[in-house]
Amino acid sequence: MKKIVGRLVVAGIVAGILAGGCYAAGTSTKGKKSAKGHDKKAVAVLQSKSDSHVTGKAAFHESNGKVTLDVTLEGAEPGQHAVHLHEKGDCSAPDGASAGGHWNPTHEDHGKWGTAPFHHGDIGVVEVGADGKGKLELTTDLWTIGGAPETDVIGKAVIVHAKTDDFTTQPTGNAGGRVACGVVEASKK
Ligand SMILES: [Cu+2]
Repeated sequence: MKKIVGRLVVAGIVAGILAGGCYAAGTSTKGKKSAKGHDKKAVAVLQSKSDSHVTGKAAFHESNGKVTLDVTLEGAEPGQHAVHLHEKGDCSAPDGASAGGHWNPTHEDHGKWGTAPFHHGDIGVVEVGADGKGKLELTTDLWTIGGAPETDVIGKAVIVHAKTDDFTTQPTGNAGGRVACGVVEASKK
């Protein structure tokens, strides 16, 4: 009787290991898939405004609770250009005025990104070279793609300005006209 019980226990352990092995393999595959599924993307295609030749792209990627923005410009005047998120996703006006003021969900003063106070749309300044091209990258946990309204970049407008940002003039940074505009839209996977 004891021997039989012993065999049953051994058989049970072997079966458990086999089943456990299969289960573990199944979960780890599933885990990888769902981690990828949580990454979100959005993009704003920048169109010329105010008779400029500026075009470009602003690509947003959310991963692990942070959003990374990559802005690339071409056809711009060499020098510094302020880039902001403005509150209305409307680039219809020839001068970009339809995009409204800076996106400022926390009702703070305009300033320099990362040094309070600043608007959550106060992205920064792109340095454009002699070839008319420029780049900027920013990673933040203040934004989401499709999250809570006060953090969501979807439906905002990316505006590129003719001039740099002085980070002090209220509420605009005295950045001059709007030379490019693009509405932030969710990207399909
Ligand atoms: Cu602006």
